[in-house]
Amino acid sequence: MFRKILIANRGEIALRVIQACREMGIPTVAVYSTADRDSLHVTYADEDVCIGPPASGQSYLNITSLVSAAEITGADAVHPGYGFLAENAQFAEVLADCRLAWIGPPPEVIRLMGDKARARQTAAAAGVPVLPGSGEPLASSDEARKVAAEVGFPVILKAAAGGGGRGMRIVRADADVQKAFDTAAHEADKAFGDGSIYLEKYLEEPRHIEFQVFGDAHGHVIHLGERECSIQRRHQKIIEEAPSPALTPELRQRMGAASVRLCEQVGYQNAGTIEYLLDRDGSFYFMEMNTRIQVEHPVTEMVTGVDLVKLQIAVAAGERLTVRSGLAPRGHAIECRINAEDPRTFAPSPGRLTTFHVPGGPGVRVDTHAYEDYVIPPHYDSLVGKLIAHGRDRAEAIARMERALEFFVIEGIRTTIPLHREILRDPVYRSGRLSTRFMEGFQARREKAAEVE
Ligand code: MV4
Repeated sequence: MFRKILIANRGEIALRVIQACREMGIPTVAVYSTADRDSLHVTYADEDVCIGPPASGQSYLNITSLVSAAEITGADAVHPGYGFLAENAQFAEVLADCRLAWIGPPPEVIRLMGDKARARQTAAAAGVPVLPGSGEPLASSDEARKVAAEVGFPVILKAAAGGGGRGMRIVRADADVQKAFDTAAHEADKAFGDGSIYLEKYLEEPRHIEFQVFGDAHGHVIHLGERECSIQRRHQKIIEEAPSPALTPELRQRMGAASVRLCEQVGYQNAGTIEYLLDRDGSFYFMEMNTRIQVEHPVTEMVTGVDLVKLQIAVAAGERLTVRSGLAPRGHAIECRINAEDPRTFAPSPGRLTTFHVPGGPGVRVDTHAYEDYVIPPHYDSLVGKLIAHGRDRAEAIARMERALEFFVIEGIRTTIPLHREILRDPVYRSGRLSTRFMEGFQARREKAAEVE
């Protein structure tokens, strides 16, 4: 096992990794920017190293500073968390060159899945369904028109180097393909230094379902079921749950088997997530793969009883997976992301938490690095914490989430708690008939209700 782990991250996920290390008896090193001196991840780590100024490019993304911090403290492994350098193949390679263990998948696999067009082709080759579209990136707008005519409108143009919704264009008619292709390629080139674009048939109102996978260093791969992530706004997830209200045991088994096949095909190791679009008729299609632990991992932990972060550390140290694949989910779990944002306009709301009362009680979990008097810095994402509720079924999880949201008191900044309370009361949410367009419909219902007042 590792002697000492450096956590190349901040906020709640850095604290989450420290919790796992403490349970495993592994000493920890926190790194922090000058904006994060007072964060709990610094307080609870055994050692801490300041790695630079607030701007993440000079701190949490600074590979040289991170490697120096590991060398100075004698750490022998690095956990990247999510975001920042978690899917940076070059960082994983530099660590290997410095004889530091990387708690994540092999760099070649990170690189492969980071190219969304190659990832799609790899999925198809593994027998995982993909939507009709272009195999290779498109050479020209004329080729885009040709493929669009073959698959039929509407189509979606995606940047191979993008992901998470960046650089996408929906096109509904042949007359619009050329302009959409040219602007998408130009934007992708500016944003990612790679203008490669591929095309797929566009699904109008799918669910976003993702599967948790794990591979060990001995060629063994498992899946731990799905998360329903349809409730999102501008490609930021707001609420996630496990299991999905849409999956039958039979569909779970088929999607899980497809996920495992893809991982076996690429020699996947460590934690990963395979994202799918699920159509109303029960057809599912590969969308992309995330080669990291995700923000919403706790809902899977609640319904499987598996500590995913401890499992990441164990398999990175060469231990075999002993957890069984495809276990039936135990009960139901929901996660609400509590952001420092205005609950109506979503404008950022950093600042001091003058009151911070965290709920507890049966089936309630809070993952946060915050505390009363903590100041949310303006330099990073707006996540204050994650509220997770577990129950024997979806109705009990909802009831627990509603009372936990009611008992969660944060003053001094605006948060998304009131938004979550509204969503949990919403009849469409309660029915479980979710899709990626849920938030549009919810906002419309909300505005209508506000007019009546
Ligand atoms: C799609 C799609 C419909 N059809 N691809 C958005 C994020 C990126 N990973 C891909 N995305 C989508 N790809 C086809 N062929 C709809 C989306 C999409 C979406 C997906 C998941 C969650 C929310 C979404 C919101 C809008 C669009």
